Amino acid sequence: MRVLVIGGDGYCGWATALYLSNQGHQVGILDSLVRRHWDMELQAETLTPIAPIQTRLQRWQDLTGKQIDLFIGDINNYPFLEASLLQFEPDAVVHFGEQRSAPFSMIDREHAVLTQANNVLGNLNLLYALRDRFPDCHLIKLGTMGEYGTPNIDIEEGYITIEHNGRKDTLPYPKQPGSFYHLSKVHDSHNIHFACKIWGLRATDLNQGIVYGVLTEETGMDELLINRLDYDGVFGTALNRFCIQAAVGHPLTVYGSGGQTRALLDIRDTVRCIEIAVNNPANAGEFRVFNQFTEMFSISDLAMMVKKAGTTMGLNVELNHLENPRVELEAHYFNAKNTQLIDLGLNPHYLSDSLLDSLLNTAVKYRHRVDKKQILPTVSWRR
Ligand code: NAD
Ligand code: USQ
Repeated sequence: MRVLVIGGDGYCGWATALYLSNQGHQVGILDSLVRRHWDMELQAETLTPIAPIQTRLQRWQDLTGKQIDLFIGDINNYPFLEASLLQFEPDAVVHFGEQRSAPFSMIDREHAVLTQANNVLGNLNLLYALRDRFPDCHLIKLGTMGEYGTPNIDIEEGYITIEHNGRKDTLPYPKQPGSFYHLSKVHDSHNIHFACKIWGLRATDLNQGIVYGVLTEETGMDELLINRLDYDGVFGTALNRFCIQAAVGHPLTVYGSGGQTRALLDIRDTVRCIEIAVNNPANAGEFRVFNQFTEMFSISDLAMMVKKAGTTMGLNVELNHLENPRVELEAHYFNAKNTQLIDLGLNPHYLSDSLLDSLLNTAVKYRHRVDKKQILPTVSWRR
């Protein structure tokens, strides 16, 4: 199939583009490279040294003989988006191309507006371009488990059947997101759902949990194909950050009590989940929702696992409970369903000592690149 990966220079998108290319799909990457720009603004760098996108793609072609088309530009530039789609002629579009950090979206008004304008309007442009040019194309959109928040009942996959005053209906699952970033994903979901209903578009919304790990078969083939691995207080995510903190001897930054429970998955499962969605398109008019994660952990469980694995490797790992910079529940019920991707053939990589070893080893290999000033959180949710 012809698959356009929007955001294909980023963490999930780069691994996915190479994986799909390796599976024999004809892949294109569309990316504005704005994430590299935000890194420069924040003066933060990925732990791993990533090559320019053109160098990455040339190396991929030299190694495998497979070509990936490149479209550099912003999906908020409608003529560019439309022209890229017309040139590539996708059967499926995988949309990773958004501002994805909750802390970034909470820095100040400008960053909240930037996040929602970039994400919500970019996605809306894409919906219109698909309607007008490729109405049969399957949209695979990255949403997030954080759209649901932490309700005191089980989290279903997208919809819940409710009985009220003697009547019954299946409705979108209630959303209680915890940042202006997570809210942008909720707005996207509503817009996509509506577009499927009125124009008959076909879409899959993947409510993905927190992704961890850095190696996939393809990105591990060559140093020039290495993926990004964020550790800074704005873009770094919990488990990846903890491994890098352990490697440099920084106490693990557990926010508050660490009782926050989240859904997680290995990046090797991210790429496989996208392949499953590509190979099993939604029906015309269908807004399909999958919860894309494999396991649930509390933040303090993750920190304890990293401490244990790090100690075995001879690292001295301490935990530090910081005052929580976010407004979120620290003790709550969390039980989410994730059966649909498994039913379609996902065979999860569970978090294991061997994965933690390999992630810690990568962290140790590149720890000379860590700027310790970037580790502590700097963004507060409060006024
Ligand atoms: P990332 O920041 O590494 O990559 C995003 C890419 O999109 C970047 O290369 C960026 O330049 C590009 N981009 C952003 N706005 C764009 C625009 N307007 N036009 C064109 N390109 C644009 O992020 P990631 O970690 O790879 O996340 C990818 C997607 O998956 C995001 O939508 C994110 O919300 C979602 N997601 C990520 C995680 C995670 O743990 N990383 C978990 C759940 C969901
Ligand atoms: N946390 C810590 N210490 C840290 C970092 C985070 O205790 O050093 C805590 C946070 O307070 C939060 C939890 O860990 O309770 C998760 O935070 P995170 O930064 O790992 O993840 P989050 O902000 O939720 O965002 C990440 C990605 C985002 C994606 C989301 C999936 O950046 O793109 O949408 O994970 S989910 O969490 O399921 O919504």
